[in-house]
Amino acid sequence: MKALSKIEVKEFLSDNLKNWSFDGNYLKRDFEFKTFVEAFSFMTAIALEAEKIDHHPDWSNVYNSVRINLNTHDAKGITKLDFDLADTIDRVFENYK
Ligand code: H2B
Repeated sequence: MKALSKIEVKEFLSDNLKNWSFDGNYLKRDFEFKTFVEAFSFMTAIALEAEKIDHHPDWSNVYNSVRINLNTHDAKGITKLDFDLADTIDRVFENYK
């Protein structure tokens, strides 16, 4: 799958994914939870969805926070798969609010 241009990424973000930012390499969003267990449960739910679509986040977890960076390694950029995964992650997060 072909990587989108930086302008295409910015346009798509501002039209669709309000909670995500783009640093030129990754789509990014930070999440915060009440506890470590909630944060880890969120990551587990995402892991199962990521596996289904064979597209996986780069992420880190510190106690109750999760930082997620998305890009498509194979395409060396952002593709539609990253937007699909970001959308899935946002839907999963709805269950943790
Ligand atoms: N996830 C992400 N984020 N980028 C990729 O390029 C990617 C992936 N490639 N998950 C997939 C797996 C690929 O390696 C397999 C073979 O489909």
